[in-house]
Amino acid sequence: MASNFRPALIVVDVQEDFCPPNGSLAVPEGRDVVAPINKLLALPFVLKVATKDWHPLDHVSFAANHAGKQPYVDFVTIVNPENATESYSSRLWPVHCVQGTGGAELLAELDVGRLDRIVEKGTDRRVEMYSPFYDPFVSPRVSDSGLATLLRDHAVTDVYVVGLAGDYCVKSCAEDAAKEGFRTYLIEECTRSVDAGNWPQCKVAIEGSGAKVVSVESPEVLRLM
Ligand code: VGL
Ligand code: ZN
Repeated sequence: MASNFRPALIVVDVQEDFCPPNGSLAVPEGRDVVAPINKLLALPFVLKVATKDWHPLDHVSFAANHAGKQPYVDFVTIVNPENATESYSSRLWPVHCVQGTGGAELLAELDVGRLDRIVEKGTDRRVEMYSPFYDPFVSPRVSDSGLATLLRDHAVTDVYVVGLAGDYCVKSCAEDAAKEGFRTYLIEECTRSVDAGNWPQCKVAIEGSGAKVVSVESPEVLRLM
């Protein structure tokens, strides 16, 4: 492949806790992403990375760690542990993807033998980290997975993003990949959202970041074959 086209695939959080029937934070139809993702994993990407949401049990995003708070409906203010003037409101979740538990495993059906690397995210109990690149704080950043460096070390030019959940981690991944300067494509058939009704709005935001939302039939995907 020409050196001006060095595509990477990022498979975001295709983990048991995000899938029916038993996931604690099951995304509707979440399991359906595996078949089309396995087809992509057979294509000649220069780098195939899976990310895992990988939380400690005392993670700030779990409603159970905040007295009187309910998952999905309540929010909490997360303050930058290194700069009290920086904060944002973040949605609370059921306990999910706890390090070392079955719920944090990648789906057994996923063709993990094709993966070059697994990147863990959300490991710092003090910050939410939807993006597999880094947490949303900027001054200073608290947690960085090293993903941008990994992509640059492989001279990646184009990033294809798939996985769960479309409206949270997949969205953040595509936005940050575009921000990092990679041509970025989010393949729509290969994601599902926590709130499917919000997906049209999410797509507008994703496209606003410079990433493109594309179909498996798009020229951007077909050129990989
Ligand atoms: C995710 C909510 C909480 C995701 C992770 O992978 O989209 N969503 N943690
Ligand atoms: Zn999480």
